[in-house]
Amino acid sequence: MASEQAKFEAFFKNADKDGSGSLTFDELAQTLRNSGYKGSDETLKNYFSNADISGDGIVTFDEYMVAMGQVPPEQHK
Ligand SMILES: [Ca+2]
Repeated sequence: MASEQAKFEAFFKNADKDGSGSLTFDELAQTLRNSGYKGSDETLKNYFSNADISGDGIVTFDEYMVAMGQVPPEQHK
C-alpha cells in the first residue's frame, strides 16, 4: 500500500527532528507522545529496541521500515 508507506515515511521525517536520517529513542518517544501515545516508557523502550535491529541505539529509516513491516527482514543487510 503506497499510502501506508507514505504515512510511515511522513511519521519518520516528522520524528527525525535533526534530519539525520535516523531516530534516537528520545526522538521516537517524544513524537509518539506528541501524537497521543499513552503507553509506558517500558513499552516504548521495547518498541525501540525491537526496531533497532543493529543494536547501535539509533533506528535508521531502513530499520524503521522493517519494523513497520514494509520490508521483509531478510532483505535488510
Ligand atoms: Ca540501529
